[in-house]
Amino acid sequence: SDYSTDPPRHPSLQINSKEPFNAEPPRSALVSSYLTPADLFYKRNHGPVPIVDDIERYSVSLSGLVENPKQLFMNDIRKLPKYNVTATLQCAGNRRTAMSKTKTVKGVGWDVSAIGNAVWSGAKLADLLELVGIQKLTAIAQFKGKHVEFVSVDKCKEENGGPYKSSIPLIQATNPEADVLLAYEMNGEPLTRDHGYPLRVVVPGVIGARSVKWLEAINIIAEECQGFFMQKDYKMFPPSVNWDNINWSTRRPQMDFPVQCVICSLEDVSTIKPGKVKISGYAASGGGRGIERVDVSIDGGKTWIEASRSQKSGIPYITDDDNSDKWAWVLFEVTADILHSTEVIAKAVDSSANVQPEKVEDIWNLRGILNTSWHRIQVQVAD
Ligand code: MTE
Ligand code: MO
Repeated sequence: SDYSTDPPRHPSLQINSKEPFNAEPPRSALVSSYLTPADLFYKRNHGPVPIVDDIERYSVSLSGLVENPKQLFMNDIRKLPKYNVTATLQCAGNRRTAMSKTKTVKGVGWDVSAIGNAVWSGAKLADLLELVGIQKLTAIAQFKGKHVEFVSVDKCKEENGGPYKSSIPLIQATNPEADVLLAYEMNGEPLTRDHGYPLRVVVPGVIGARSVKWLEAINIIAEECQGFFMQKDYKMFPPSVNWDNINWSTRRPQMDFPVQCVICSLEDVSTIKPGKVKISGYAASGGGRGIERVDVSIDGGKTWIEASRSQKSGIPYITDDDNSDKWAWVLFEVTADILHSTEVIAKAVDSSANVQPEKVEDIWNLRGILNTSWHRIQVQVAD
């Protein structure tokens, strides 16, 4: 494998691993716009970025448990109805570094910016599957247990040099309301190489690992994908499980991400002058659950202030009447008077009234996934 053909990247990205390239923007970049620009969007690769330059020849195969397998070229995919879906993509490892403070976890270290929000445009997977005779949301009993597997062209060491792959249930794939896309655009522009050019899957509301980039094949299979990233990674274990007693088959692959909330306007330890401070950040939940409330405390959790929340406004190329961004994050903001050194905390509640765990210790897991504990910032007031 060779990384010399990886694309150039934005200089302000914080690099967590060079080969493969894993990097995140400064947290302030996340709150400076509702949509995260592609060059600042976090990049999570497991191998060199593949080069797909012959776009005329590029195709995706659709096979497995289907009567008439098909090969689809970009033109075929572009002919299907085009949808714009605003969705937040979040790596399950977001905020992993903070989990290691309790006890070291294994995996690429991420601060709080392994997340981004974009408008993804492309064909619906449900429409594509109709081309091989799989009807939308019919004969559900017949679908039971079946999965749709996505296979890439990249090469990963975890797959012994084979491609990255993952799967989602067929029931979800054939549900047009689940908005699973084969996206060829991000924020109104063709996908960049780092984000899966020419075609990637976007599974809204689900951990980023299922949104396979550089898609090459779609397979209908009898059970979930047996690849490394489904079976030996991205599973949530209790704190008692360690690398000696782990039994991967006892847990299911993580799909939806839980409710998450992060302060982006302040670094973990910030020194400020006494007075008004703007506290802003993002909140998101998986599974299409919107954010119901964001609470901010400036006294270490004794009292709470409800933050104001906002979503898109006036983005010209969003034309769909799209459920008011149920897959997308909200940005929140509170302005508070801070006169003494304190701990500032943010936490969110989603539309199913799910709340975040108070302490990271309670959800510690050896792979360091899904750190959604209350986000805490130590603020030192210099007078
Ligand atoms: N798809 C392929 N082919 N190869 C990968 O390494 N990484 C996955 C997913 N899809 C990956 C992939 C993971 S773990 C995440 S979090 C997202 O892509 C990251 O997408 P991004 O780099 O566009 O932000
Ligand atoms: Mo990820």
